[in-house]
Amino acid sequence: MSQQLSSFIKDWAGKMDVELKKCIADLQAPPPLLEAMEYSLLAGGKRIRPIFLFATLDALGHDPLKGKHAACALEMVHTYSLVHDDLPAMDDDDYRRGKLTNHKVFGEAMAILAGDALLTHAFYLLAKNAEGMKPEQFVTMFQEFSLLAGPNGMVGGQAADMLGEDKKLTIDELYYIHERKTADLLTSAVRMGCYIGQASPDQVIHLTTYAKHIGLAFQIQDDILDEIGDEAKLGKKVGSDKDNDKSTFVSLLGVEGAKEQLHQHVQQSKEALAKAEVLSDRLADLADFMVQRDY
Ligand code: GRG
Repeated sequence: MSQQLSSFIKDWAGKMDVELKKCIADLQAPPPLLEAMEYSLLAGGKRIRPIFLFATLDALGHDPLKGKHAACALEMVHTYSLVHDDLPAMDDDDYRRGKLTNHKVFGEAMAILAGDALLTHAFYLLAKNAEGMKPEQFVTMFQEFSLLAGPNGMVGGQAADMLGEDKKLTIDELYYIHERKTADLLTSAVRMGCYIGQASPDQVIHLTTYAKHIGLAFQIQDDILDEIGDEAKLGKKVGSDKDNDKSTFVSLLGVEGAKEQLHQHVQQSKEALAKAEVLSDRLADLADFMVQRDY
């Protein structure tokens, strides 16, 4: 990874911790709920969705900080999805980001409520801070984010994933799941950056295509890392897909086949990016990071 990209990721991931802390600092709620929310929100994580939003703003010539509230909303929705995904009724995981999962520390009921609270507060935050946008643009951004995070997007993808658990899926079915479960929230991050950074309609089209391929590349690398990654770097158990006989890009295509698909999506993301004619290399570097990342 280039030194420049690695400092961009490190700086902005650090700034996210500060911003996320501020976002929940004034909440009036029972302390155990606040603790459970903060525990998962500030447990680390790559902050990759905010980083794509910030990089999009940078690429459009804007100060990335303009997107700080939208970035917090994205990270809150992402964190709620992880807290709920780890519950016994779903993946039943004990560790996430190298720490005990939320329900292991606070109990199932509080973990469910912490997830609910992060989800609802994300939309409050977004609505309260319109980032100096024109009202109609803000409404479009808000609608899209709700759509991509909800039944048409991430939640629908998670439901399709659960329903496919005991079946050997086809590659098309796998793509259906991951376009929703993983790619939609990343796409939302880039499109939020487009709206806040006043991208032209053509740029929105090309950056959306870029983001969809990035989302798929991200998931394929996730599947590869579950097979050949390092538990200490990932902060979670590896091999769980195989243990659970789960259909993944690796189980359907093998590690080499999955790597080939990963490279294809990165290539396609870069082709779309070239058409967007943006001002910095940040998004192209992030596309390469999809292949290089080992955490
Ligand atoms: C429960 C509604 C609901 C949705 C859950 C995100 C998710 C959907 C499930 C988690 C399991 C998984 C492998 C999802 C695919 C997306 C993905 C790779 C999530 C992990 O995101 P990272 O790697 O996590 O960005 P960190 O911890 O770095 O933030």
